[in-house]
Amino acid sequence: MNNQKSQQLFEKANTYMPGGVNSPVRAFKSVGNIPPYIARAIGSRVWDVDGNEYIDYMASWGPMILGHAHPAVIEAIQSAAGNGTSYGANCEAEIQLAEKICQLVPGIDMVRMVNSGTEATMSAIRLARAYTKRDKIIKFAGCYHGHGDSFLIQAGSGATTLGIPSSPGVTGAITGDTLNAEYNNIESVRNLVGQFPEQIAATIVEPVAGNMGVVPPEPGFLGSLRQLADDHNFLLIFDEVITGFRLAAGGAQEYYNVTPDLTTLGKIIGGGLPVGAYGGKKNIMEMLAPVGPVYQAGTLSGNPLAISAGLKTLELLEQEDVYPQLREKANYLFTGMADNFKQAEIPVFANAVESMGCFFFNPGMVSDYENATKSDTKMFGRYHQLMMQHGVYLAPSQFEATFLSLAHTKEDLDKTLEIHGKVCRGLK
Ligand code: HOZ
Repeated sequence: MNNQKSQQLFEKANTYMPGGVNSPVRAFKSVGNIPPYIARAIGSRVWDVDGNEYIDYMASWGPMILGHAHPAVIEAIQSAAGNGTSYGANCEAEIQLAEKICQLVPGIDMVRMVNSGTEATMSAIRLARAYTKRDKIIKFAGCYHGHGDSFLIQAGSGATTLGIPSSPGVTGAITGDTLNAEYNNIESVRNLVGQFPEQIAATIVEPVAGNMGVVPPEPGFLGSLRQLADDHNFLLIFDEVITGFRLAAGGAQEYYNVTPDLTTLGKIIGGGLPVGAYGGKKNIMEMLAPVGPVYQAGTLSGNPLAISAGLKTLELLEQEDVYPQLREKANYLFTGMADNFKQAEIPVFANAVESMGCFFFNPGMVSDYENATKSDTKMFGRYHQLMMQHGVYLAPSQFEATFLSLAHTKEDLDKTLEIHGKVCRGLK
């Protein structure tokens, strides 16, 4: 595989940007490879600057559920751009997007648009603290809620991938207010609630963990969290940055029928442009300035380009057969991949929910961070290199998800399975 141009670009990038990247996982460090520089992306495919073509299952880490450069989304962006790219003022499209989000997501009566998932989660806990007049939050080991200080404690995603789940630079005062529980272990939450009575402002959880690989909630786990929050007067926050509009139009809260007090969104709601949002019950959201005293603002929030891309994406996702189609594609791909592993006698543990899934190089069951991190990351690295060499683009970490999009065709899936079978045989 020729990657000469990517190599040259990466060398140059390292001169001007730390690690050559604007987000750590893009350096491909954990998979021991040179990151490809992407030249273009259309539908299910991306091409790098050396002309290599890949079937893409990273989907920009989740947003590209319609596939890349969907004509209707591009048209929406182009027509918005013709009217100016930023006003720092209100526009009608932001009301349409807000209305759609409120209609579709069960736990959202009102929403505030921001520019990233990180901004959404940071703002949501500020709001939860103000509302409950309490300081502590409970998060789950291996869950990732962006890079806000309060969340970089046993954090998943790039933090785990690079072996820095708790980052230097976060003060003791902040870590003291973040309590870590075990995902899928309600007793660990109960213990913390018992240890810190009337001090917990909120529990924040990814309803399907998607940043320690994919780890679904065990039956009853989310419902028990809801119950605990009600019993002890703290808020339940679902971080649906990945699962929002991915599992269903109403996100994981619709899928599992558990309604949180606050929800954070990102990725898909921006249709591939930088957007985040947080929303929830009206009485909580009306604590935000300018109605209430909780301050949060943004020059580019509600940016007309990003809003237009998001709105068009959600409109397309509202069509009836979208989620069944995604499910069918995902079942076909993940079942085929599991068969390949089995035939090659490579022990893996498979987790998937709808169109997001992951294979852990781990013979044991993975239902939490401890087990996820027992996976053989060296083997994952070799597997990843081979998949890339043969033209299949997976997220460069054992601790991320594989995403299907509506653009993946049966031919794409069959080609992927053929390559995957070959790679599995080569891995032994
Ligand atoms: N938000 C992504 C985690 N699933 C990672 C994107 C990044 O760290 O660049």
